[in-house]
Amino acid sequence: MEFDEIQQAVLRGDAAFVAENVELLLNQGIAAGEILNLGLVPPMVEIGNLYEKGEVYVPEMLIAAHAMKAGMQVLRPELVKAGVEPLGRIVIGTVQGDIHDIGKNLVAMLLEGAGFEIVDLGVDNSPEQFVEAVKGGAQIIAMSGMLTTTIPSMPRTIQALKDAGLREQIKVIVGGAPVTQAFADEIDADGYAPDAASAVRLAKSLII
Ligand code: B1M
Repeated sequence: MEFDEIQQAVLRGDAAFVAENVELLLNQGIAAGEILNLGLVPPMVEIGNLYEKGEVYVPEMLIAAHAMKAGMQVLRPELVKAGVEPLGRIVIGTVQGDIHDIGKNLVAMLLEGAGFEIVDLGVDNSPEQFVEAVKGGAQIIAMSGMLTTTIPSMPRTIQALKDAGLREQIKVIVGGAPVTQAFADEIDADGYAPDAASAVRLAKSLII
């Protein structure tokens, strides 16, 4: 079994093949970290790049991410046992009043595929919920908002982090269709990403 075959299976979204063959490689004694870095991360980087270039669309990204997750499910306990450290922990969620989660899920999946540990808070998170979540320890908060009426919750969350004395120790990144770099600058976020692949690059640039 070559890593190339697992990579191709992730790209075509063959979750069963990915899970079975990750297990096979583990049984052959290949280290979990190696399977992650050589089998699962490269195709997620590739699908992100293809999406950015407009060569694949949301459904292709979703099925690839689903297959990657099937592999991760088999790998995760082994990664924990082996003490493989994630790149960092990211708390992600949509902001208060916002239930659009397709983009947020894509961002979360690509971040996970890139080696981050993801704490996904789901949809409609108040500033207080974000603050509570980062108390468990995280390097980055990623907020997603799709409505012009909900993105004002982003600066409110940043203010809540400041009030809790946590702002200095965490990076805040934002995204979603109505969000711009100018808005991110105005609210004093640490970064803005227009799409999921850029979110991965941004997260890496902030903590690595
Ligand atoms: Co709604 N909706 N919606 N909607 N919806 C939009 C966003 C809208 C633009 C449609 C329109 O009017 N043309 C409009 C917003 C207008 C505005 O505020 N400017 C709108 C509206 C008004 C509403 C309701 C108010 C409608 C109503 O009830 N009257 C309502 C509000 C619900 C709420 O949130 N409280 C509503 C409801 C819904 C549905 C439930 C029906 C459904 C959501 C289902 C779901 O998500 N589970 C829905 C949908 C599907 C859409 C559209 C059609 C598609 C959104 C989407 O999934 N895009 C959207 C119109 C459109 O965009 N064409 C629309 C695909 C997704 C992959 O892209 O989410 O942009 P996107 O994510 C990208 C980037 O933005 C970025 O990366 C992602 C992947 O590349 N990104 C991040 C996203 N989050 C990031 C976080 C980061 C970084 C990057 O962190 C660092």
